[in-house]
Amino acid sequence: MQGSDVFPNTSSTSVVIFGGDGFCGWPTALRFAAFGAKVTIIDNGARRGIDTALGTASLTKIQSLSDRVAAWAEMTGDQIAIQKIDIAQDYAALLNVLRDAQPDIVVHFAEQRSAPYSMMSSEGARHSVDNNIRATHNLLAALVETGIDPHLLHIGTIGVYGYGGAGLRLPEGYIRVTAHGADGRAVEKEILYPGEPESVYHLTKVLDQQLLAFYARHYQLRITDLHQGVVWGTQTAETQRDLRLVNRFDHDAIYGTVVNRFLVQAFEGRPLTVYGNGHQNRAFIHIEDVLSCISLAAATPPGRGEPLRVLNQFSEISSINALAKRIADLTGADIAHVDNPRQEPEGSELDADHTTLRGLGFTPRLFADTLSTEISSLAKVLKQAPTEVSEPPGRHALS
Ligand code: NAD
Ligand code: USQ
Repeated sequence: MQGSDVFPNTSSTSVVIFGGDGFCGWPTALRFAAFGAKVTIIDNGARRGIDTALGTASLTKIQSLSDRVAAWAEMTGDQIAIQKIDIAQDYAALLNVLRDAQPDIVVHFAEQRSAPYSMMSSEGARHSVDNNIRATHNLLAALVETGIDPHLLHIGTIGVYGYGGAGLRLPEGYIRVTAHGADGRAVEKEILYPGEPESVYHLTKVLDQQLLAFYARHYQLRITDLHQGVVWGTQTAETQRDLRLVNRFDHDAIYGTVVNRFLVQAFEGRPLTVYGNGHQNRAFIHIEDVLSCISLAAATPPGRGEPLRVLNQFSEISSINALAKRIADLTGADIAHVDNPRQEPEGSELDADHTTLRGLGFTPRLFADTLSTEISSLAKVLKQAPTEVSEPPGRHALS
């Protein structure tokens, strides 16, 4: 995809990426910069702070945000603006950023995103709710107050729907229901699919969705909520151009997502830690596919006055057992079923519609075609930065 496919006049397009120092945010910022847009990254550094607090670290040696953008500027001549702002706390600074940048596109990643972190202590739960809901609401209020009319893309999660679909194909956001009036008359209504989250973190995304729907309806903001599956992989076309641009790669038990954890475990000759019976099904997406989907969604904003647009963003659905078997077959790793440290339904079915992004031109990368390439790419990264996997708290206090 070219920048001109996303916006007609790339050089005059302003994009603000909230949470642009994170795993999804950094490569997204580089992708928009590569398209030729004027990019501003806002991040409060919270994710790096949580690493310090938990005693964990990215497998890849990530540079500071200022060194990252300096490296990009040196390579391309293009300056990405950065500011350290906590958008959940500093509303005045948020207003200033929006007024200065006058964004055409805003991408909001700035939330605490680990389900285990949100369940390991009351502090983790309270931080997740306070941070995520305030960040999202501050952003919505600031867009109304400044009168700026960008297309806002929020990154939600497939977990808003819960994992107990009972054979139902999860819709893209909305479900048509029939209720009955006092006279017995059938009344049809389209409503947001009732949230059934399995963690406090996922609950914050359910609440976000209500905030977004309200602001789209009441203030005619143009908003797309992308309900994204579990992201895996690390490098993208831009981050692999130079070691200083390398993306973060979480592999610990709190922030490491399952595919990346299994890959590192296989490399280190340790068994793949399948939690419980491994019949849990999840939707997955490679980080490169995240960028494709966000670009396609950004290029097709809803109209002013349209309801919140909800798209499901994932490439394929797999059980944890099937995933472990694929990786074991490719690497020779053993598989160990360990006690599930999470409170989650095991053996849940999952089927979800994702036809809108497919219809916009998204061609998913499937495990069958991509895993072995990812394994080689990870081998390269491990060679450059040998490390040991740390396993912070296993069982989560509130789970
Ligand atoms: P991440 O933790 O790597 O990045 C989030 C970034 O936001 C961090 O750099 C953090 O410092 C910043 N941030 C958090 N709160 C902030 C605040 N109040 N003000 C300013 N900056 C703040 O997470 P990620 O994996 O890049 O996820 C990005 C988004 O995508 C999250 O909203 C997450 O819920 C969603 N998501 C992620 C995945 C996944 O598998 N990684 C899957 C589905 C959805
Ligand atoms: N799992 C294992 N072994 C492990 C780690 C995880 O079996 O070593 C299992 C978990 O029990 C779970 C599944 O793998 O059933 C997925 O866990 P995960 O840690 O990869 O992902 P999850 O907690 O679901 O959260 C991630 C992101 C979150 C995002 C979510 C998308 O951290 O931000 O919202 O994926 S979704 O799951 O679709 O809601």
